[in-house]
Amino acid sequence: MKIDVITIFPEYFSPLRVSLLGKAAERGLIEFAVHDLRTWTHDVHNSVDDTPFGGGPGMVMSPVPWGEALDALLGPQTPGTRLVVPTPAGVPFRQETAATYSRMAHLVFACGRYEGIDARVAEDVRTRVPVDEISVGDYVLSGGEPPVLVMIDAICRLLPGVLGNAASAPDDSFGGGAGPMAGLLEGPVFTRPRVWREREVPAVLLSGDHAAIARWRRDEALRRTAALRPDLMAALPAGSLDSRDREVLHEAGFPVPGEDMAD
Ligand code: JEH
Repeated sequence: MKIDVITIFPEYFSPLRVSLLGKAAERGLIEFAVHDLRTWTHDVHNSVDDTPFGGGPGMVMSPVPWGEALDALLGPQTPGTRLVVPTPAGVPFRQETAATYSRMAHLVFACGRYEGIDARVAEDVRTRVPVDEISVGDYVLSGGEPPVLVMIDAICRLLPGVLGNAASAPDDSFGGGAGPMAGLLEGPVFTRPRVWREREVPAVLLSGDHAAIARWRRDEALRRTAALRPDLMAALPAGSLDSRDREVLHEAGFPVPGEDMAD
């Protein structure tokens, strides 16, 4: 997969050389190219912003350098290519979005700053290449760089060969469709020593009883999800809770989907 990033802060992307993603790039699984938007300016001040038409606070990024940058990096009409523009007004970025992007051949990320990028840029590119305006969450950031680092991480760990353990991606929280823990938050994890500061690892995890361990993990996942993420509980597909699931939720004092509050 090829990933281009356009930004006025190329140094922001040095984390791409580190850790999992850095190794994947070294091994040729991913090709990153970070481009300074000011490469496509022509005035002495390398300006990328201007005052907003209609008034209001702040500055808006000029369509002129953005148009040239995107023409240079996107080409005429390349299948398997998509432009991704982070914006606080975008559609939410989810695990399924990451999975979709991980199947693309070429992603271009456009990092805005100030009050964002002149709206005609996305409109213009959309006549040639799919454009997604995406938000990584309901809070306000100063620019598109942190969202792009977040999205690249979520996407690239799904690429074949990027994770050490090829089987770990599908089992994550939000691991998606399949698997017994689909739609639930992951419960707690433990490693050695078995006793640490007088705190013991739950005995079931040392039992060697794989069915009991799987059941305990699901119990913990259900309690945690019910406590922290009622939105995820509500979104569980009808019929995805067995009778033990319902018992766990009931005993922990949480509402059980499709049951009244009595007892
Ligand atoms: C922020 C790209 C480019 C700041 C404020 C405003 C909010 C009220 N999840 C995310 N949060 N922020 C971004 C993002 C993503 N993805 C993000 C960006 C850019 C992404 C520039 N900025 C800074 C910025 C305007 N305010 C937005 N409104 C109602 C919630 C008030 C107006 C725009 C751009």
